[in-house]
Amino acid sequence: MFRLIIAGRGIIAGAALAIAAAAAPVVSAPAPGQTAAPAAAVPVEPARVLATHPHDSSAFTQGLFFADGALFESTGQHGESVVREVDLVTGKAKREVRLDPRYFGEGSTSWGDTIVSLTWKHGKGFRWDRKTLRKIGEFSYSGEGWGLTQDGKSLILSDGTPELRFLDPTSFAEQRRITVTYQGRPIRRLNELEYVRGEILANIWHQDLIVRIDPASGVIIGVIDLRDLAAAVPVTDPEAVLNGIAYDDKSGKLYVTGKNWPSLYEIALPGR
Ligand SMILES: [Ca+2]
Repeated sequence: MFRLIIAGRGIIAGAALAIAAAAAPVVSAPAPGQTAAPAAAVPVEPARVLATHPHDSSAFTQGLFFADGALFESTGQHGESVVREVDLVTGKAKREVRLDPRYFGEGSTSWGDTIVSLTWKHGKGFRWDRKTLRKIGEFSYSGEGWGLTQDGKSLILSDGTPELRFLDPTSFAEQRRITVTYQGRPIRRLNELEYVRGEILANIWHQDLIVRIDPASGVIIGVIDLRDLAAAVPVTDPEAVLNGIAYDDKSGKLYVTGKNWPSLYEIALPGR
């Protein structure tokens, strides 16, 4: 069994919702003779690793994405936060820019020829030229900044609550928001995000799970179970958790990593 943390409850133990183990996934397809799947059915599948690449184990990963086939990463910690282009083969930075030490870097994504990145508690985001990594703008938002992705129309921001905000990519004005729910109950601590083929993937902070979210309704429509993968990662820091999802639409490949993980993994697309 594993547990998804439910919003609005004080402690993990009291807030846990057990759902089916990955070894026995709940299948959403109706059984023979049934006309509809049970309302509670959410498919769960274990992450299947297809390839392993090096990752900078000093990187406190907060954002991970591809743009035009190139891998980018943003990292956190005061004085150590950077936005960088990463060589997938070596794991080394090709180019990087360091944030002012007052800022704790968070999620990032591409928009056109720019990179948009967040900070944790400063309510300030940055826009960077993707080629030069020169800062070309700043913007403000309310609340915290955790993860960021985009769906071609909007930036999508997580902030530790069950809400995902859709922002205008130019003005950063909020367009709409969704509440992410599992079987009708809000799920918080959604962290790094990735928009993949019509779904929002989100890893949950301090859980070795990625949830698949319907962008229209916020309903969790599937779970990728990374517990076995995460358990095999040679890290000892309790904060070195799964945090990083990137989809390369040029290659059709999906990658995950974590804070200070020494590897970045290509995993199978969900449902494949
Ligand atoms: Ca991402």
